Amino acid sequence: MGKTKTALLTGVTGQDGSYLAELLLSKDYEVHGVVRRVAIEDGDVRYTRIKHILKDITLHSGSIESHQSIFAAVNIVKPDEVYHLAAQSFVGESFADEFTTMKVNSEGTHNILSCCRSIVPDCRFYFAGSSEMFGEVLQTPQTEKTPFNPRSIYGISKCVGFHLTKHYRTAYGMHASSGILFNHEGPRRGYEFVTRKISRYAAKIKLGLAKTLPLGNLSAVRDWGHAQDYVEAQWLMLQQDQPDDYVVATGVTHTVYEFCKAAFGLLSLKCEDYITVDERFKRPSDVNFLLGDATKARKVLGWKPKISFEDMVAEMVRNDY
Ligand code: G4F
Repeated sequence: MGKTKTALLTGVTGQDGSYLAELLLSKDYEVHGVVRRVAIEDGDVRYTRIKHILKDITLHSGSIESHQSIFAAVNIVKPDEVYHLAAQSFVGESFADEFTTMKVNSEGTHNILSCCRSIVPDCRFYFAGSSEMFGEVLQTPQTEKTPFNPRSIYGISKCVGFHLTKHYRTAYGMHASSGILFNHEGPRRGYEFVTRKISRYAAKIKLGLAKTLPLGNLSAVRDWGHAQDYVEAQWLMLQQDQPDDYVVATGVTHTVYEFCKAAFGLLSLKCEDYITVDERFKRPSDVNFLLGDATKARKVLGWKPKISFEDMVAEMVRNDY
């Protein structure tokens, strides 16, 4: 039997890309990914999240900063659905290197939208927006109607991508949607993000491989969900007759400190015995509070998160231990 649909993913080697590729394969999609040439050369390291599905997907060399390479990939694949997940996604890094963050996240999104419009104008397009766009929040909980007020170049670059996506939808009639995804985690999370840093250090400390856990802002509040649940919302957005924007969140908040308590507690450790506050991990302007209201996604997409905060922390700690 032939494949149902063809999907092209940017960021396929990342946390969300790997979960999404698995989901699409389970739905009998033909799955293609764009990966940077350095990743192809260094597959052992760069493909850790997708090595179990490498034989089932097709990878194309390209970089979202290069219009030419994205044009070539879209032209070969002629996808029915495009999931644009690739980005410089670490907010902390966006303070260290503003220009790369802005270029990759805004110009990269513009490149792929433009290529899709030229080659496959009827394709369905997903943009990975972010709750970082809300920044210093102007309304709680945050919905699709909450004004953006970003606090980092990362947040600003995601606002650019969001507005580009909306522009291609309204000006050119493309089926282009944005997910406004709140923080989403899991055992495939990169080590630099706070949740994975905590689960990894809890395991290291338990095993005698580290003595302390250096952190920045312990009182930051986040609405943390599981990435595996969130990629399902991404897919659902592209199955709708009409393109639109959706908040994807759990509606439950925890502080960074509470995450530490939960993770260390699972290994019978008290986090307060190990945390040290290190100024290097504080941001010049942090997002202190995020809480999403995903009522629209629940009603229109029929989506809801399945994995609880507690189960997610347990999975991450178990994996790192
Ligand atoms: O885990 P984080 O680095 O994630 P952040 O900045 O919220 O961004 C993540 O979620 C966004 C969605 O809202 C995505 F768009 C984005 O791509 C990324 O996935 O930091 C979470 C909080 C921050 O307030 C940070 O200041 O934890 C605080 N924190 C405290 N100590 C720390 C640390 N963050 C990191 N990464 N490392 C620390 O040592």
